[in-house]
Amino acid sequence: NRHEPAQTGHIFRSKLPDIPIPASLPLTKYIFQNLADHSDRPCLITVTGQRLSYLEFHTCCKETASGLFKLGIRRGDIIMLLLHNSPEFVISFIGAAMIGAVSTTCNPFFTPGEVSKQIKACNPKIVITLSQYVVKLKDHCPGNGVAGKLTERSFSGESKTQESELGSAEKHINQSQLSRKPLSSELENQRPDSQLADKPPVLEISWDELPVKPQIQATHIRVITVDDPPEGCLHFSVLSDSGESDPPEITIDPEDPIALPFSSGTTGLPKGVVLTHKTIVSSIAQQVDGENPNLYIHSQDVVLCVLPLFHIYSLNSVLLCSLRVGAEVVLMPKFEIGTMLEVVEKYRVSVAPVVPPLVLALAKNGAVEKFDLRSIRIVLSGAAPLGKDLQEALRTRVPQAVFGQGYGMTEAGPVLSMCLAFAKKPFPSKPGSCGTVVRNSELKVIDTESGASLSYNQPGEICIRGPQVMKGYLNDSEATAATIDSEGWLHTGDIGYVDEEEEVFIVDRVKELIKYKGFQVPPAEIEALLLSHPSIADAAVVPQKDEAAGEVPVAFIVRSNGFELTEEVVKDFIAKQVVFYKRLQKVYFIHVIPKSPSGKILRKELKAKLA
Ligand code: 4UW
Repeated sequence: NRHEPAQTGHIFRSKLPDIPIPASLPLTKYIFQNLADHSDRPCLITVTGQRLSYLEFHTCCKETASGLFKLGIRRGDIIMLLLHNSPEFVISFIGAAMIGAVSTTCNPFFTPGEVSKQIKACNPKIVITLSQYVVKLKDHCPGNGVAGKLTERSFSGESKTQESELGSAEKHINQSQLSRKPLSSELENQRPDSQLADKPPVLEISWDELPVKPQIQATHIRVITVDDPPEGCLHFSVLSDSGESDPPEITIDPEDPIALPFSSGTTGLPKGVVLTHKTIVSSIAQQVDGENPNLYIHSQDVVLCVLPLFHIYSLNSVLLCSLRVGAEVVLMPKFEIGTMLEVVEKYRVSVAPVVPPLVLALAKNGAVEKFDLRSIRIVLSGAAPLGKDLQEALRTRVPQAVFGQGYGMTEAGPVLSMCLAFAKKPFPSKPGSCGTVVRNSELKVIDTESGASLSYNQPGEICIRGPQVMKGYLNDSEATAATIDSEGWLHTGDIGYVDEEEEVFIVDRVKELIKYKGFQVPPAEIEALLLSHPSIADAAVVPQKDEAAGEVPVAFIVRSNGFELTEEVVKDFIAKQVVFYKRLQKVYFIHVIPKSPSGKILRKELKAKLA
């Protein structure tokens, strides 16, 4: 009685043969497998020219792994990285992975409320951040950054040994601060327009106004800053200068989690996406391993890392793929067109992973003409749809480069398909295509009504199956089951088709997700905030097309009886609680939100009203 997959349709595969994937290796063993071949090559470079060779990088990671272990971090423990792209981000991620710990990545521009939701969902033991963001952690460790030191009593839940380790760590920081400047602050001081420059932290809420929180809340989270730590926080050198270059050998199972990015998937609120050593190694291998890698990058390449590492695109396809092949990674803490162009010219960037708004900037910004971009040989775009016209417009700016797209989804591990014009022995690729399904993987397109799999050129929901797909959502088996079916197919919520040349085209999205410049805006999150307003009886948030951002969130609101409510009040109410890209761009007042008999918002109807 086993339910068999629909036999009628087609399963799409890569045009390249499958490869052996060393999926039993822990990520860090896999990443450093060929270290001897490129140990003297540059690994990380910052915009200010601070360089780490592969050997130095490996040593930093091992020391940081030891430092995390000394602080009591163990296999399966979660650390949160609330950081912009920086050497510390990379070193912490890899160091944690070495001892079997898990990194949850969080957007440092998130509001305290947004950070708090992620913390509550996954309970990290350590947060690594910048001093100016410590205030965002106020609900979880009220001792930090406030007058009054984080005392031993604040960690009253910890064992005696850990307390003494903390003590010695604090001493160590003070010495280290005299001798060494933190890596990131050097970098940030150079940025003229920076919100992160070496200014006093902007306190959105004064600590003094807050009631004293119960000590128990401070029990587990330690805050480590990569710049000058506020009182009660530790400095990053507690990890990086641990004095131990060899972390303890921890047995890591390939099924152990390693990364926990958050994504709202096809519906609902953001959820922790459990990626394991096996899923990540598989995804990297599918892109850059084998005789004819799908994405051919190598140790002579210089890869631009301007996309935020807290998002899986940058973490996986930019950083980890580069580390696997020994390429040099240029870390930019944030996007600014002038700095980016300077960096491309100065460091001879050869691989430029971007998102459509960056393509727009490169294609349209007059400053581009003033820089030498001839070093670029690959431009890879993804995370949101890219128009053909834009792709053509960029071609005139970087005529020598191969231009193509990848298609990813956090839950899919993340890469489903990648342009085969990037292969070592390339295939032609059409503008608008998102590439071909990656190797060692199956892709099908199903009819959204019947579930039957469809053949060439027939649009339907894209599904993917392979060793790279997430293990599931953290503590949410229901959402997992709604996304990955009993046969292992992950349902993406994207509508697309595959043409006769096996190229994937995405034409629509049936899931709730809104994408602003590639950033996730989960409607359910904004709707929940709207419903908490006393004058709002009902609300729905949907995407509206936008030239610059791709999509922007707009709201349909039903006012509570007798209440006055203006568009500005609603917009402000949300703007105060969310990161910039989740802000409502428009508010429409209506009498009733259209819903199905089961109570689901009929988003299609609302989107039709906008059109
Ligand atoms: N065209 C149209 C695309 C495309 C797209 C994604 O935030 P998430 O969960 O994840 C991502 C990941 C993107 C990514 C990762 C690795 C990689 O190599 C690569 O290629 C360059 C891209 O965005 O959002 C997932 C959703 O974003 C949309 C689509 O709706 C998907 O389900 N999306 N890529 N090329 N839409």
